[in-house]
Amino acid sequence: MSKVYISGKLFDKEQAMISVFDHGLLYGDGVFEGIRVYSGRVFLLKEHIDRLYESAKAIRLEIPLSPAALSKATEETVAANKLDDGYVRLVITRGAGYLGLDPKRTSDPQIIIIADTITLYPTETYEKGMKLVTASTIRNHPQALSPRIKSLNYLNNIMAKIEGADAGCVEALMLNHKGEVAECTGDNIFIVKHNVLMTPSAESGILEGITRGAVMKLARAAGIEVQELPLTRHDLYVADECFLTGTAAEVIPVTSLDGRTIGDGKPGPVTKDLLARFQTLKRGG
Ligand code: PXG
Repeated sequence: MSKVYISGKLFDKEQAMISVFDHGLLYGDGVFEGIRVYSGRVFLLKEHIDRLYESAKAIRLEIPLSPAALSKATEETVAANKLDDGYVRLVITRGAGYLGLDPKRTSDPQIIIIADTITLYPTETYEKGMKLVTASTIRNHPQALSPRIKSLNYLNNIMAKIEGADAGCVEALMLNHKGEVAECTGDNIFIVKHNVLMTPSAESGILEGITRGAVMKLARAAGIEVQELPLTRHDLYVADECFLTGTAAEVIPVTSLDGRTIGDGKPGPVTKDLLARFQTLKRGG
């Protein structure tokens, strides 16, 4: 039976519980990370821990453990679950308190570490590519809540995901408040045009994905030019290739957007090359 870490102790899955007065539940007041485990190793743990502490700082939440201690607790939870290939969800909540928004009405932020498995998109999608639609729900306005924070508020992304599902798509493209391309509901987006790899920058209002960072590094090491710049849907429609990156998705080709075929409608050579390089990286290569 799987074991869940809550604030210093391991519980059986059925006994792992949090107060209904926790502001993480009542107000979505908290932050999280989704991390992969490959061959028993927690993949890019430092990068995820760094982003988690930045997210927490941005919402003025103090995590009651040092980054080193939290990294250790994560690795120990993975080991306790004998996970070889899997998925880790780190959640930090504001803690239980009284009703009312004020975080001062809470105490004891809770640290939750779930080590489980994750279902990927079907293998076929990696070979044939996925289709996307643009959602009408936009990404968080940066002046409301910075999209750089991985917070427990995912409702607008969930609304966009439902719009995608309504259109028969497993992911949906989200624009920013200026109408530019931002990212998908749980994945970053890239295009290839004339052999240059392009992706929106942080200024476009995105979560700066850890997989995105790893893929940009792999591309540069392979001699591929990488540009971070504002992109419009037009750029995507006329791109040679398109793909998404994310902890769950890894690297996944996109072959159509809003009913328009991207490139020749098949995963392109740069995408396939980066996908292969990512597979090597995750196995420790
Ligand atoms: N954009 C958004 C909005 C995300 O939520 C990414 C991009 C990709 O970032 P990473 O760091 O994963 O390369 C995400 C990631 C889940 C889940 O369980 C969600 C994400 C990652 C893993 C699991 O819903 N989102």
